[in-house]
Parts: sequence; C-alpha cells; structure tokens
Amino acid sequence: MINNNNSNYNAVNINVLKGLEAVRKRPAMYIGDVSARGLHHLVNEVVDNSIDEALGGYNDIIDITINKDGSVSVEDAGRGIPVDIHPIEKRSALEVVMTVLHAGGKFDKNSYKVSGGLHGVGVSVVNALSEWCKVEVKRDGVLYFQEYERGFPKAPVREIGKTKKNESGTKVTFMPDNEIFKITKFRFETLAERMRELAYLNKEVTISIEDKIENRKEEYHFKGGIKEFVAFLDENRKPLHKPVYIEGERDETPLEIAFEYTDAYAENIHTYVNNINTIEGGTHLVGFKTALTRTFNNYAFKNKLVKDNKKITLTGDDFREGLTAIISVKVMEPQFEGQTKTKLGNSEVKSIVETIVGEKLAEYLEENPAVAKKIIEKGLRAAEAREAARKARDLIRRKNALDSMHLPGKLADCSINDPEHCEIYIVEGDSAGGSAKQGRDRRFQAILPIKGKILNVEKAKINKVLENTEIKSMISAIGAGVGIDFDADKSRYGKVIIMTDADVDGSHIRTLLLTFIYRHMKELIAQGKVYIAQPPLYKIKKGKEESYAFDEAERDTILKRMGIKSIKTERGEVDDSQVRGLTISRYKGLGEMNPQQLWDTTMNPDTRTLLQVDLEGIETEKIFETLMGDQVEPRRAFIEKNAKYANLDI
Ligand code: 0RA
Repeated sequence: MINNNNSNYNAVNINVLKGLEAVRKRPAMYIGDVSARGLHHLVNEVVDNSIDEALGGYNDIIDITINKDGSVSVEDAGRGIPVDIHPIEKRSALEVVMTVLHAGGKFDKNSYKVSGGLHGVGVSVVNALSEWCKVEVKRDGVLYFQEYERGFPKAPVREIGKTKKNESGTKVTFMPDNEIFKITKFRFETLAERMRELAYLNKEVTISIEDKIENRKEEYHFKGGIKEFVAFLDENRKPLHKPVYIEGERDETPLEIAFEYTDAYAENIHTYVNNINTIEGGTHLVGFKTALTRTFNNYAFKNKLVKDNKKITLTGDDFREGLTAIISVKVMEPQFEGQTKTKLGNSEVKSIVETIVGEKLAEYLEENPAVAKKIIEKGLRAAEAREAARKARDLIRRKNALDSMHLPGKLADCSINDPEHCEIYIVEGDSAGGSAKQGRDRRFQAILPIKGKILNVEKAKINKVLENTEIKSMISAIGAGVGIDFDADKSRYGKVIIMTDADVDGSHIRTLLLTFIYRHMKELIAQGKVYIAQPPLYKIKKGKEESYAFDEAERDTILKRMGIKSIKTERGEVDDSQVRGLTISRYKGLGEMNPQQLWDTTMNPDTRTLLQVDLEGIETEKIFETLMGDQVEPRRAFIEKNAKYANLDI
C-alpha cells in the first residue's frame, strides 16, 4: 500500500482542483469542442499515450472496449504509468499524471509528443471531463489502482493484487461526463476508423476495438504498414505498379513514405506528423513534392525519355496526377500552423524529407526502369492535358474579362453584394429551381438550377471538366476561379448550399457536386463555406396541425406526440387510412414542395438545418472514390448499403 502523507495530500489537492476546474470550465480549449468530436477525442487522447509507449518500443498491444455501461476502456501493454512517490508532489506519480495538467510529458522528454494542437493534452484532461475514471497499472509484479470522480481522486493509489513477473501495462476506464458533453454515446465506426489509421501508421502495434453494446469487434494489424495503407486507399483504383516504400532518418527525424501511381487523375497525398493527419500539409509535403518533381525530371532527361532530346521540364502537377501517397514523419517539437492547426511549420523538415526522398527515389528508379518509364509517360500525358486545360481556363477567364457581368443565364442572383451575407443554392433540376426562386429571400439568396447528373470529375480529364456546361456555370456563378487559380476569398457567396432530392439519385448528384468542389475548389470546403440543405422527407397533417419530418424516426416521434400509435403496416409504412383527418405525405422530390413549403422547411435561415461539409476524415477520399471510381460493383454495394442514410458523413 502506498501511503500518502495526509496533510500534504490535502494541500496539493487545492492546486489539482484549480487545474481540473479550468478544464471543466473551458473544455473546448483542451479538446476542441464538447460535441461528438470532442467526445471521441477523449479516447484518442488515451490511445495516443499507449501509442507513445509503442513508439518507444515498450508496447505492441492496445485494446479498446466500449463497455456495456457506455464507458470506454483503453488497455495497453506498455511500461505502465509510474507509481513511485513523486519527489516534489509527495504523492504517487500515477496520481500526478492523472490529475495534473500536462504532467505526462515531464517524465519522458525524448518522445515524439505533440505540442499545441488538440492532441497531447494529457490523460488528466480525460479524467477531468469524466464523471468517473478508474486506472489500473501493472508494474513490478503488482497491480495498482486508483479511482476518480470528475478528476478528483477518491483515495490514494493502492495495491489490489499481484501480476505475473515482467507483466506491465496500463488500463484506463472512463465515463464521459454528461454535464460536459452534449452526446456521451461512443460510435464504434468513428473510433474504429481512427484505430485502423493508427494501425497502418504504426505497423508494430495490434489494435483491437470491441463494442459490448452492439457486439462488434475489429482487430487491426498491418505488417506492411503504410504500404498497405496506400493499397487500401487504392482499393477501387488500378495501380500501375507495386507501392514504392521509402524509409530514412536524419537529425532524429524518422520518415516513412509509401506511394503508387494509378490510372486515376486526382492526386491523393495524405501527410502525418506524429500520427496526426496534417490536412493543411506543410514543410514535409513541400519537401516531398520538390524531391519528386526534381528526381523524375532528372531521370527522364538522363534516360532520354522526353521527346526531341531537349529538356522539357514537367511540372510537379504532372508528376502528381494519379498519385496516392502517405507521408509519415515523427518530429520532436512540431510547430503546427494554419486555420485548423494542421499544417507543419518546422522549416528544417523540408530539407530532411527532400534529401531522403531525393536519394532513395533515384536509387529506386535506377533499379526499376520499367516502373520509371511508366510514371514518366504518365507525366507526359498529364502535361499535354494540362496544356489543353490552360486553354479552356483562358477561355473562361477571357469571357469574364470582356463582360464583368457575365453570369450564367440560369442564375437568379441575389440583390445585395456583400459575399459574407449572400448564399447560393445549387439546386437539382429546373422545377425545384423554379420553386426555390419563388420561395427564396431574393435579397441574399441566389439560385442556380443545374441539370440532373453533372459530369463525374473523378473520371474525366481536367480539360473535359472545364468544358462541361453545368460546371462552367457553377464556376462563373461562384466567381472565384477554378483549380490552381481558385481563390476562395473571391467567392461571391459566403455559403454555397447544395440542395438535392432526398433519394438515391439526389444523393448521387450531391456526391458529384461535392466531388467537383472537393477536387477543384477545395479551399471553399476548408473555409467552411460549403453546406448541404436538408429538405424534409415527410409532411404530417392532422386537422390544422402541420409538421415536417426529416426522417422516419422523426416522423414516428411526431406521430407519437399527436397521440397516434401503432399504425405501421406489414411493409413498415404508416397507414394513414386508419386515423381520421391524418395525412402523411412522403416527398419524392423537392419539386413536390410549393415555394412557401420549400422556404419554411429548407431555406429559411431561422428554421432550416444545414449540414456543413468539412475536410476531416480520410474516409472522404474513400467515399468519393467508391462512388465515382470506375469499378461498378463497390459503387453499387456502397449505394445499396447507404441509400437509407442519404447523408454522406463527411
Ligand atoms: C508517464 C511516464 C511514463 C509512462 C506514462 C506516463 C504512460 C502513460 C499512459 C497512459 C496510457 N498508457 C500509458 N502508458 C504509459 C514513463 C514510464 C517509465 O519511465 O517507466
């Protein structure tokens, strides 16, 4: 039994209390927000500590469990949090780690921890935001235990049993506090997705995740690491060669890169720093791009793979067409910049990556001339298409220059000019477009109807994309250019809202539109300017009372509120003939709503619900690729599986 000096214990507790209070008062400062995202971040925070143990070579197993009571356990086979009495704090180090902010790092200077950002805030933050938390530590043959309530220890650390010799590890179980979080239910998929990503990035670990409420379990272990990650991302594309793998270390900065070229046109580079997805890129990405362009150009020149024997310099873009890559670096003191603090700022990392990739890639190309030739040829074809695209863009630009009022004929623009307060609805079909034009508030709402299925930009060359009528009208309406010329700050609207029918076709069209914006106006999404309108699925009318429901569950809740129960037919549909004066209509499309209804349910800023589209989640790529790629089977399977949930979770 560890005996804390009691008076000391109380004195120290005053400081602890202050720290925990700060976290509970402003949780968003520590975990980003208190929505589902912040909630899941709690698990990631604990897992990060277990991963740190793995990076140090002390751990290779992490087990995550969503327990029956809704709490979560994270167990690892690391060294176990130290339990000896802390010389200054005069109490168990375990208690210090669990209750003092940022205490975790004090012990372990030489690890690739993350400073700033949302990660690396420490397990004490998880503890502070939990209704209760329990920790078990296996060390030196002893099982230690401590329990907390809202971060505050219930009793000193105690021994509760023995363990096998040489067995060590930590198990943290916590119940998120419903006084803090809006939602306290963990979603298996959200956790599993991150665990799979971590397993790809850290090939030495095996991560299991079990949901005891929904009886599901997954286990992730990828011997091939990020090489397998690349193959996974390209599941629905056709690779031109086996993944290239580069590994190296300089100035205590280890680097791992895997990439392959496919028959696709888009570029899919995902970068990580200390296992964090750096969505905004940064110096590691710049170093990689620079080395890639230079090395391929040198090789092409040396081996006379460019025409006419003269040195045509292919651009970086040419060598990134159809490229899927994972870049993973570990940086001791990372500086994160950018709007979402996901851009690596450390300038030294650029030259580290550039040097390693330059050397190793040149070596690879010498050893694999057939692959090298394929890639150079693909680059040359991309250069040709780039030239055609430049001409198409020039045409759009010239038209705009000649006539500054050159807006698409179908656009019903708004009357005020201030982009911040203006919004554009991109609406599927002319009839829905008509209703939207009549129903809107014309002062700040613009309507652009587009015809059915637009071009699938994932399958078309860039010059074809820019020749497409519907796409051209979107580009001119938004007025901020396209592709490398795109400047989100020039957008004529603060909100770009996609409004399609709530059916499978509508969801397909929405995906096509989102894919276009994602590939050619990405910054618009990054700035949070892209939204999805949520038209209702049902109208329920009983006497004079009228309600709208956005899904089946809401419909049933409304019916219940009206005192109507059990009117489901065998087909699961509501049979309205059984209740007098009740009509339930299911909207098949936006066109079925009159302008007033469309305004009330979907367009009025005071009553509508808009889904904001964000860039987060590696799954985005997979969703676009699954829906838009060449292969029909995965696409059909995906639509069948998800048709019920018309909303893409991006
Ligand atoms: C502080 C110091 C050491 C390890 C840890 C914390 C640690 C924390 C967590 C949280 C979950 N699992 C964990 N595993 C370890 C270093 C230990 C040493 O020097 O022996």
